[in-house]
Amino acid sequence: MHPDFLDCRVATLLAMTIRTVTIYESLNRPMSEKIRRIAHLDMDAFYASVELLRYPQLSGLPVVIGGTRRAADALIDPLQQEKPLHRIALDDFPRLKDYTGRGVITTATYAARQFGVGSAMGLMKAARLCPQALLLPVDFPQYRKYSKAFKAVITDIAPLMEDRGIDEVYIDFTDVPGGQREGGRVLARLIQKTIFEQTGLSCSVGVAPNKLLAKMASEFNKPKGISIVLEQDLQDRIWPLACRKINGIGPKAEARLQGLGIRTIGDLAQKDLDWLIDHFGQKTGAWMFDAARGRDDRPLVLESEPVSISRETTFERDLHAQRDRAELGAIFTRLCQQVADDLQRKGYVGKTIGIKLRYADFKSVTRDQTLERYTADAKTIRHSAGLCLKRVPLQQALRLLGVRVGSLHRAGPDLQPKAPAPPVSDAASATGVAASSDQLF
Ligand code: TTP
Ligand code: MG
Ligand code: MG
Repeated sequence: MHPDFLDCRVATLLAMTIRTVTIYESLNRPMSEKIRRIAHLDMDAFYASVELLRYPQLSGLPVVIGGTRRAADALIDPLQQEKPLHRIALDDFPRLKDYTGRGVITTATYAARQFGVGSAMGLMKAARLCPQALLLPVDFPQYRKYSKAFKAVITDIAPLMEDRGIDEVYIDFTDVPGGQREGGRVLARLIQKTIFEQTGLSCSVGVAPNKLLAKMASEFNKPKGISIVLEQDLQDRIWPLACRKINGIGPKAEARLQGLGIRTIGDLAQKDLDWLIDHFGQKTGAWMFDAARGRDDRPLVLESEPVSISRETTFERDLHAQRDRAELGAIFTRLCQQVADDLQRKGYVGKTIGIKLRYADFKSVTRDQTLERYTADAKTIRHSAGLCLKRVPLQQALRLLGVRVGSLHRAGPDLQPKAPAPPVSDAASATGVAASSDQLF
């Protein structure tokens, strides 16, 4: 999952777990051929940049995207009837200082980032740092549309692309015209320019010998940057970076490394293999050893299939199963509808329906049940998710509710799996419960 988005209420989280289906093996190329050049391309301030296409009058200003969709829309909507969007006066946009609630920022323009605000920060906290920032609601359908559009530009030019989420991809430059010139800069420039011409959006590209280094390189000159990393740049450009810059080293691993006196990738490269394995185990230790040396032979994954699709939402205030029954019920039904819409839009059916709850004390529980038949139907999902809900304690107030559909298959015309579905495993069917018609919410 991308990374995975931290969106609140409106900014309901959509998640997909992915399994690898097709792997492109660019490593089997004969020795005599060109050197491997892999690009990582990431759009600049993606959601915010898409919004700025609609509201060009906000260019260069601090803008954050997030919060409750409805509240923000309510402020802009009346104006939309009067004027074209690009004529709406700055004073008529909602400001961060007026926001109250638990929403989080999905992203911020670079002008807003100068004030220290950024992704995943609470809007109330951000308002203290940059009260004058303009606040816009999220519009996922629009971001998906632009995501498709920029990826289509790329595959027209360079067909071997791995989709890494809404705003980023890996591209194999090795055999594409211009992909070797100036280390890949010529092709990167062409792709960047064509994306801008066709969508109005800017991106940053890193080109390197592999995915690991390309991912780091795409961040070097953001926004609108191109960075070329060659094998011989390792010491000068990679080793001074914090270990956290390695995709796969998160905050926990970073803290552990720091506890061992390792701050930079260069520090990590000083450690020998046995030492790393002793401290981090065989798999992680060996991986860290290679990563510190810029080694990564992972191929590009050209096609992937989701194994589950889910939506979850964090409430503006904690809700109680009894006292807030109507509100919870409505949110629950909407989540099921959204998951059903996601399934139908993507052309999948699933048969394991699950729920996730987070209580006021931040403890989480999940339950699931496996149906007899595959479905992408909102009512069926709602019914089954309601039964799962009966199996969790509901004395404590809730912060978050999520609905998930797993065991996915591509849907045929009869809305059943295209290929013969595998038998349901004992483990999965054991989670099923008897059907009952009364719902909790
Ligand atoms: P990113 O590529 O991480 O960020 P970005 O494109 O906004 O900015 P940058 O120029 O630094 O690449 O994420 C892509 C989109 O994903 C982002 O526009 C909004 C969304 N997102 C969230 O909703 N929550 C998050 O915590 C993050 C990191 C991203
Ligand atoms: Mg981005
Ligand atoms: Mg990204």
